Amino acid sequence: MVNQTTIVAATSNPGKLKEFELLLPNFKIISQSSLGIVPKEELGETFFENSLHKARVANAASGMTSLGDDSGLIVPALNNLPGLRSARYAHENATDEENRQHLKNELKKLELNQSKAYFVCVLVLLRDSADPFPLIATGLFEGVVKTTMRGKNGFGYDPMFYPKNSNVSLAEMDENEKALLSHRGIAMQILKTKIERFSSNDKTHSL
Ligand code: ITT
Repeated sequence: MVNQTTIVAATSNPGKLKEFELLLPNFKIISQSSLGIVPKEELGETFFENSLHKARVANAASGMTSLGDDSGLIVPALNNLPGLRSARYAHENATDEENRQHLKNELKKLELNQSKAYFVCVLVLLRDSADPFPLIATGLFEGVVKTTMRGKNGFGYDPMFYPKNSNVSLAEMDENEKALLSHRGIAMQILKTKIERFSSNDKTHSL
């Protein structure tokens, strides 16, 4: 039997963890919480800094290859919010439901029932603490956010996000469909290509 490489998912979001498992079937994904790793505050001013920070914390605590994901929803009509604050849009410890309601209220204040939006996901794979060359991949996913929420699948803003040219929300799609289309799915395809390239070029560090 071929040994699967283990990757520590540097996330405490169960929705992201599930998507990592779907998108990386050839790797054994373990959650940072199963190793008792507690996330640290996100202080970066970019998705990239936060993603690298998450991967670094998980790698330092586990000594294993770690994967950070910093993502968010950008609504240009709301000055690019929720953006980096997507997980904490309503308040510091907000639930997904509170964040969705807050976004709905902000849109209503502008008398909008819908607005152009896009999701961003920056993945950082850190192979070891002295890795000078972490693998980085970014995915963007265009669509529209609507005050009408539909569907029960996924997480976060999925019930309000309707991909470009789609009549159904992300929360109405099945998880495989979302995984293929989404910002995370796009970033993961890029990351997988980099992993393959890197592994074949440098056997000493192969994943
Ligand atoms: P970790 O930091 O532990 O990974 P988090 O949820 O706090 O979990 P982020 O700081 O990256 O992660 O915040 C991302 C937020 O953006 C997330 O909580 C959702 O509200 C939203 N988001 C990101 N990707 C999403 C997706 O695929 N579907 C819906 N909402 C998403």
